[in-house]
Amino acid sequence: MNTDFQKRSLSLLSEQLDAKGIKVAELVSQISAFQIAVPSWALGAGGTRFGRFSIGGEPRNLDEKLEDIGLLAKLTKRTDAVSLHIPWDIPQDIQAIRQKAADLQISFDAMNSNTFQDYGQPLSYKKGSLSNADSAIRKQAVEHNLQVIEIGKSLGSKGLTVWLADGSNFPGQAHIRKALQWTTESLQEIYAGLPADWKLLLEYKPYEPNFYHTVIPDWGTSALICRQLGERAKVLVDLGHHLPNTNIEQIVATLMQQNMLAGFHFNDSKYGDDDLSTGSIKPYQLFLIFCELIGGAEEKAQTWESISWMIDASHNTKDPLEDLIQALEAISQAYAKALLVDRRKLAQCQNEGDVVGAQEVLQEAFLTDVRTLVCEARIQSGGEADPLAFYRREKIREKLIAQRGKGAQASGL
Ligand code: LRH
Ligand code: MN
Repeated sequence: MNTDFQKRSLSLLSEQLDAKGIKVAELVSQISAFQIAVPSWALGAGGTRFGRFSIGGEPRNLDEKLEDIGLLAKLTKRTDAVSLHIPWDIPQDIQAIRQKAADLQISFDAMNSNTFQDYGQPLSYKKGSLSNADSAIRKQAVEHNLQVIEIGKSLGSKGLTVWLADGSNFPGQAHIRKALQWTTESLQEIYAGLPADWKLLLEYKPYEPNFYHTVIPDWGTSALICRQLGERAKVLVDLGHHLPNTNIEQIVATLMQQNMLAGFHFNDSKYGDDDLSTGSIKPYQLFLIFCELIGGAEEKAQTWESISWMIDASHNTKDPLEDLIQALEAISQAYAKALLVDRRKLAQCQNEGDVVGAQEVLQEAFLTDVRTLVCEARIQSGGEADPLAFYRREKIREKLIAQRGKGAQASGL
């Protein structure tokens, strides 16, 4: 998008929005202020059990991961934080990593524990972690989470994300009630170790890697447990962790109504936990989710500041950095479109039962091309007008391969 075209299309859109009493300058500052954290585990090529195709030039350590996120921040101005996964990203030198992040103007969002793999710890998590029938394994998993909190404290993080693979593959394999009880008791020990200004983000997932039952399969079970833990424990919504056709925007509305929404792992999916680029499959659903978020915040159900915004994706066929540039753009566009919703007119339609009118209000916003707005926010924040074009024009992947090698492989999924 050349600058002249950008300018002309923005002035056209400004005219259109001005007529509706919408101030473009305010929209641009809201979009600029909206920052999304990038996962440390999504900077290399992802894979499936059927194979992994490396991209070359992947970050080989935490330093290089921070450099890649620094580049994303510089080009897009849409991200200013990283979400680390332990043990994939254990900092070897805390001071050095803090300094590197500060130099790159990156902060540390929620930390992620990992009790879904064996990485040399004494007792295996094959049959579960916080829900394991063996109390010694539960104890080991609790201690791991407390260690993750300690690392996070030294980096300035304020949150711990717990996702459990715990569950079973066959009927009868697990005592479902006891597994839930042990998980809750283990999480109570972890919650007790949480600093007063931290939150616990409890992520749910209906299946995989277990395929008969998962201890925390849905938002309801996560919310039930969070209620038993305390008010700083809230529900993390990973968009890929829902059975087909689940109404995720309703889940978001319900959690906000209860002030129990911890935040998001943004991605997209067609079938299961596909971890595809956000907005690449169901952009209208993403827009509707942001409509509920803006409504919930404006109507004081839950504060915008209390919600964490993070991407969680895996790149099997795309260049990870190009994928993240597209995802950051798609999330910003969904947010910008939702900001255009005439909420007064929508409420009137809802109160008068004008079903057709209500849909017209939403689609008027969704069908508005906001690319110039998001671009303007980026330019005004000192970012690239077209980050993807810049990334390709500057042959950044080729430069990373030259610097790090074709076989360089990132830790993570
Ligand atoms: C589980 C999950 C979780 C992470 C992992 C990398 O599917 O979404 O958030 O720990 O992916
Ligand atoms: Mn996730």
